[in-house]
Amino acid sequence: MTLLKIAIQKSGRLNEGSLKLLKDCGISVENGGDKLKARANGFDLEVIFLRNSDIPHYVEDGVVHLGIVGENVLVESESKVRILEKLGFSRCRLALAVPKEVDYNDINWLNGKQIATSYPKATEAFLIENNLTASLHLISGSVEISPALGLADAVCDLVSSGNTLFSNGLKEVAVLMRSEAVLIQGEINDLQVKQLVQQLQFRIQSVLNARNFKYVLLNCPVSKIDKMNAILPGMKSPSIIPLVDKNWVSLHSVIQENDFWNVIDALKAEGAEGILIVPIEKMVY
Ligand code: PRT
Repeated sequence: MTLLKIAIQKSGRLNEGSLKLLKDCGISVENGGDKLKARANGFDLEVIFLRNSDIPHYVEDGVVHLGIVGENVLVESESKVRILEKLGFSRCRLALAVPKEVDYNDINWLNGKQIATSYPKATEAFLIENNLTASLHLISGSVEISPALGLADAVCDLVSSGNTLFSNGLKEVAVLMRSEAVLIQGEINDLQVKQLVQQLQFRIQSVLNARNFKYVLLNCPVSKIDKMNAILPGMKSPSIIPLVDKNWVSLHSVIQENDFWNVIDALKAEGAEGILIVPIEKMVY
């Protein structure tokens, strides 16, 4: 039997989100102990547990067909892999930061300075693109303490909440790239494997679509249906369900997560009542 092989991070920031995504796709994986690989339930899939930074090479070399990695590692690994989907978790940015007391006006401040980083490829690309000359100090961890130790003038590191920079007396001055977990694929020639990739991608897309939308139910006077319809984005147009009270109806629709509060405020202002918001489990187009 043909098995699709996917690499996910063994432990770290991407592990939980990757397993959760597979679980939402109806695929369960035992992730115990020091296991290198596990046969999944619910799909013809083998999961290989690797380091995030190693995954692009395994995918490129064809040892595994797919991988879930932080987008930023693709820049550093320079692997020839294709991004199939952006997965919307483990979001962060690669940013330049300087000690907060520095009088920093623009990126030209970096000329002739020392920058500590674990991400030399992305940092170098930024310097070249902006015609800057600075020297890189390659550090594999705890980059943020290097200015305080006198090792560097600035750092280039991943940031999510910004707490690490703040607690080390640094301020963010430029964003080089934004990153999130991505599904990657290498060269695949086997037709059966290609078919499995398509099936898995279809499940992932249904899960991601559902995560981006909420199901909304509300009551409104019949006279307000057109107004509500104009506010509700929906997939096509809202469903209208009659109520016992002939002057009122119930409207059902979907709202995009990033639009959510504006739409709810507008509906309330137009007289919507009994608004219920329900999470969607899967959304198939
Ligand atoms: O060892 P392995 O190769 O498996 O993992 P890794 O060294 O890549 O480490 P891991 O698990 O820390 O990160 C995996 C991926 O998560 C990264 O490649 C990013 O794509 C993503 N990610 C998301 C982050 C962060 N957020 C993040 N905040 N990776 C690292 N950080 C670190 C950052 O380096 C800094 O030290 O967290 C600190 C800053 O966090 P805040 O919240 O204080 O800003």
